[in-house]
Amino acid sequence: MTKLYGFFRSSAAYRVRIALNLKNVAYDHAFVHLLRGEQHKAYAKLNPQKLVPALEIDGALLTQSLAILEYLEETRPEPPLLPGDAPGRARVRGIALQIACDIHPLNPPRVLNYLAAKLGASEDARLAWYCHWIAEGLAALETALANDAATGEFCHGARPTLADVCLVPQLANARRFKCPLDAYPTLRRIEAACLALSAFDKARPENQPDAE
Ligand SMILES: N[C@@H](CCC(=O)N[C@@H](CS)C(=O)NCC(=O)O)C(=O)O
Repeated sequence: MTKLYGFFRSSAAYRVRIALNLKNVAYDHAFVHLLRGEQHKAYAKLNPQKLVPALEIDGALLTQSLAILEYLEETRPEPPLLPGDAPGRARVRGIALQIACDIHPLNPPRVLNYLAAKLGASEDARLAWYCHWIAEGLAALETALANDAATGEFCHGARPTLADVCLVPQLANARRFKCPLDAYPTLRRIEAACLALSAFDKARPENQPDAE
């Protein structure tokens, strides 16, 4: 059986939930409560990086959400989450990496906790940090997507791709921290198109069994 180690609020786990749903892969949940520090306990033996998600699948334990997404794409190619052409694949991966490597790593719990515990940052200062990096990253993405004919109903054309799989969780995260999103109409339009699909809707944090 396929088992996803995740946490309802984790945007990296949210990516994997969406992809599993889009590809119709049934899975069990194993919950790792990040705010109670469960990533530092038994789970650390499975993933020494102490990060979710991890996915048990086909007898392997995989970590890193983008590697997991690529694994699912290789082993379960239908429906495809990457375009058929090399420039299209590079564009989609570029959007996904912009989110997963340049926006998301600045704001997970371990970073915000370090700012508070080691650098004495107040809650307001942490929020300012969070929204600053979100705004910088999303503004660049909005400009890129709004001005590219390859953008369609979704980030790339008329079907969801790995770019959408990364975009929707990042926007959910930004909303949770109350970062203003008015300046990103293209991103919000794509998000609405994604969330109209049951694969995305079922994967939302509030629809998870461990949601609080
Ligand atoms: N690059 C990793 C990032 C994973 C990651 O940062 N996960 C966060 C939740 S979204 C986490 O487990 N954080 C635990 C912590 O910050 O202590 C991936 O894409 O899987």
